[in-house]
Amino acid sequence: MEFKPGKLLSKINYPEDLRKLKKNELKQVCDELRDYIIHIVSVNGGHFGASLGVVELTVALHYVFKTPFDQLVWDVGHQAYGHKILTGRRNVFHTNRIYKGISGFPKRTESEYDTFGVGHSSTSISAALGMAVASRLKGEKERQHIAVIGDGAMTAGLAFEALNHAGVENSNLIVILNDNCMSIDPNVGALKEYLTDIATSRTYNKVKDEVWNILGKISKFGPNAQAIISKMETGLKSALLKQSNLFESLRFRYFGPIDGHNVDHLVNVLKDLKKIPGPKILHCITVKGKGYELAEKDQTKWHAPGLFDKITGEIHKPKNNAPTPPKYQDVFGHTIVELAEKNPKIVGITPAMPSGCSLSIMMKAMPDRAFDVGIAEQHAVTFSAGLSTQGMIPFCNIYSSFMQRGYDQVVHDVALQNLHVVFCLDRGGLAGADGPTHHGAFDYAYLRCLPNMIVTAPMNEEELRNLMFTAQLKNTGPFSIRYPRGNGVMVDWRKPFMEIPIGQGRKIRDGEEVAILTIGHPGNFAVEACNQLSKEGFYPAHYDMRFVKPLDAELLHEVFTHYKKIITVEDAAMQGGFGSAVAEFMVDNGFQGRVKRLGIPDRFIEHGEQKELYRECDFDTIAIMNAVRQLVGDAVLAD
Ligand SMILES: Cc1ncc(C[n+]2csc(CCOP(=O)(O)OP(=O)(O)O)c2C)c(N)n1
Repeated sequence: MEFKPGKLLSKINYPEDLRKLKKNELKQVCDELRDYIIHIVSVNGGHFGASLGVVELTVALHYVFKTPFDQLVWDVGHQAYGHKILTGRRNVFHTNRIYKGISGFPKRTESEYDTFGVGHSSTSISAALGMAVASRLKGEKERQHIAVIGDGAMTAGLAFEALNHAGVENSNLIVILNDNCMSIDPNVGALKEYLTDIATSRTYNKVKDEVWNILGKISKFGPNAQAIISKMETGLKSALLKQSNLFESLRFRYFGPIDGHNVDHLVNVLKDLKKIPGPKILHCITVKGKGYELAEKDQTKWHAPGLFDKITGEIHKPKNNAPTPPKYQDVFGHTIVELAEKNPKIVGITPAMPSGCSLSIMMKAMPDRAFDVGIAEQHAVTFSAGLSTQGMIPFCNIYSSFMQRGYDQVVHDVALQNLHVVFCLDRGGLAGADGPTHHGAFDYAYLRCLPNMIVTAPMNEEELRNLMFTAQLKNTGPFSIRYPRGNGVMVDWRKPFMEIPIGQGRKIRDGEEVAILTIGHPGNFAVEACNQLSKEGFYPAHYDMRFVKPLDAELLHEVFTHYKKIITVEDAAMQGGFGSAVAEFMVDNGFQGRVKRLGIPDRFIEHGEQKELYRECDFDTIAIMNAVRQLVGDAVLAD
């Protein structure tokens, strides 16, 4: 059933409509916007708590600033649903994250209001600063640049690099720190403690209140804000504030903390900030999930809950009583605990994804040996390298696409020193509704070119366990294991551990004429394809290679000796990936054959369900069957 937006919201197609409203109507706009988000996410899925937490901020920002002339940059972008609804996309918001629908994140090609494409965190201050400096160079003095960043995203090095630079650039930059004490899981680290401290410190707040009294006068009398601020500088907002505030020390003007749910006050404050030149930070305290009780209470669960009944709060589970295979991430989570119980050297590391990658299981079972280091992929990798120098065996779990952040650390700190770090790359391959920012497409290509690196991918739960088991048996140097988002294929997956010799694949079935070589989970697509093809009289062979590097040379000699028609299948970019590795092997070893590569083509793939995307990229069961039929019929291939 269609859900009608409220009376005021239905009149707002663009922020200019919002700006025509009276200030005292904004509270109602917020209520209606919140209801709209709750309804659409309940029936469509997507991120939930984060957007509810910034409803007032979103309304106030578009009300006060002249978007899109003023540049509003969202960090991560999972909280930008309200922004999308207010900026021309209310009527298509029901297609959010759906195949061919609008993206779940801001995207420059989707709207001029989406000033910077996001999905990965902590980019907003750098991007907004770049825009602010460009405006300064172009003489656009009036233009404002606003970065909205969460306390979680603020834990990344990139955010600090940007603050460090912004402090010495005299540009119109406003950083809104949306502090809800949460990342996806509770936020961690000393910065979080610091932010809580300044939100509660008596001395600090006394000084701050006096600062605000002065700012209040700016609003009331509307005089030259700059003059007052410079007076203030020599007065009370001097030594104490500077020394006691991290952001002031970095030459930002710090304002707050203020209640990020009081839209009236937000509007006043933002209007004032607009008049103050140079870099400034406004610290807003908000509640993730605000306005939906269950989401406020269990913020991690409601970060992205899936479909739910908005009245009862019941989260819909697939109605299927048959036992289902586990998620790969849970196999990782349980297996690392099992291994760590026997091997005291094992430690677990995650950059801010304990629930997302299920390291939470180890954090609960062995809190001393599992570390959430914040949104800090680079640090996670080098921290693991440090642990490894002392004989520990770190299992560093990072989503494949987030690992791109830590690439130099993988090269310089781990591979070059041949340190024994086990990288578990979750969300390898097409990740689904999160789209191109989250697809783990490039890992085979970026890892297999590194000397010392072992690159593996399990076809099922049992192989994941056995690869994890193998990776900790002896010092192998860097060892990567990548697996996809979602469920595996085995209901009965807790099998006894077995070592897999490094670089050894396995033959799944013998065949005729065509050999299918798979890596990782798509091996299951090939199993299904072979079963169906046998009914049509096609009998391809199938090999689960397990290692992208080192490749199983013995097995490949067998393959290229017996078959001249080879199909490679991978859930990864074909440029430089597994198929490329097989083709290189063929050339380097003087074999001749026809190699048909199936995988992710050389373009960014949009969002959709994984199955839809596998189909689009043409490496699912149907695609494998088609490729076999085509190759068998292809006479040119005979040697
Ligand atoms: C580089 C990177 N690492 C991890 C993530 C996964 N991630 C998405 S949202 C999020 C939490 C962000 O917390 P915060 O910035 O405080 O925003 P909130 O959700 O609390 O509003 C994380 C860790 C990401 N998007 N990008």
